[in-house]
Amino acid sequence: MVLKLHGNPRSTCTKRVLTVLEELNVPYEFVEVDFAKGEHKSPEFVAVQPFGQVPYIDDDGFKLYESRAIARYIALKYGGIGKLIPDPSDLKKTALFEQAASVEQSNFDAFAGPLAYENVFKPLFGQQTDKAAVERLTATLDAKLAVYDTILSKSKYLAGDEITLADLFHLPYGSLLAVQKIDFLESGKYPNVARWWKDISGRASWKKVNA
Ligand SMILES: N[C@@H](CCC(=O)N[C@@H](CS)C(=O)NCC(=O)O)C(=O)O
Repeated sequence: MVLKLHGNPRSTCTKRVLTVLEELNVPYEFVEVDFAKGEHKSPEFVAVQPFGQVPYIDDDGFKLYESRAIARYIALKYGGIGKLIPDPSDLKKTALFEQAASVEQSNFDAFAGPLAYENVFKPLFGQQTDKAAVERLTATLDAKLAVYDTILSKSKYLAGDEITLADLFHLPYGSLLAVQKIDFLESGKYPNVARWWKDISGRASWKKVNA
C-alpha cells in the first residue's frame, strides 16, 4: 500500500515532509486534513497524533508523527544509503548530521517559527501582532544567522559538503521570512547564507511543494 501523508497543504510541517517525498521521488497519497472543520482535533485523528497536529504518515499500517522524525524515516527507508541522511553505520557522519539538525531546531526554528506566528498567522486569525516580540525575535535570528554564515563559510551545507535533511528542514519557515520582508537569507548581508539559501530554495522539490 502506498504511503499516506495526512496533512494540510498550507502547513509548514506538512511541507517539510512533502519536500522530502518529492526530493526522493517516493510515491505517496496525500490525505488533506481540513483545519476549518477541525478534523485534526477529531477523536480518530488524536488517536494517531495525540497533539491534534499535522502531519502524520501511515506507511502500510505503520503510523508516525513529528515532521522531522517522519523525514528521517522516509530518507532511511526509501532514499537509499546516504541520501539526505548519512548511513547510520557511519557514526561520525551521523553525529555531524544530528548536530546540524539540532542547530536548525534550536537556532532557527525556535525564532523563525514564532516570527511567522506573529507576522503571518496571527493576522490571518484576526489577532494582534506583538511588535516587541517581533523585534526581539528578529534581532535574535539575525545574530543566529551571523553564526550560520561562519559555519557555511567552511562547508557547502550545514552538515558538510553534501545536502542533508538538516538543510531542507529550513525551507518552510525560511520561505516565510521573505513574506514578512525579513531578508536575512537573501540580502547578501550574510553571503554564505545567501549562497546556501539560493541553492536549497531553488531545488525542484521545494519549488513544487511551495507552488
Ligand atoms: N513538531 C510538530 C509540529 C506540528 C505542528 O505544529 N503542526 C501545525 C501545522 S504546521 C498544526 O497542526 N497546527 C494546528 C494546531 O496546532 O492546532 C511537527 O514538526 O510535526
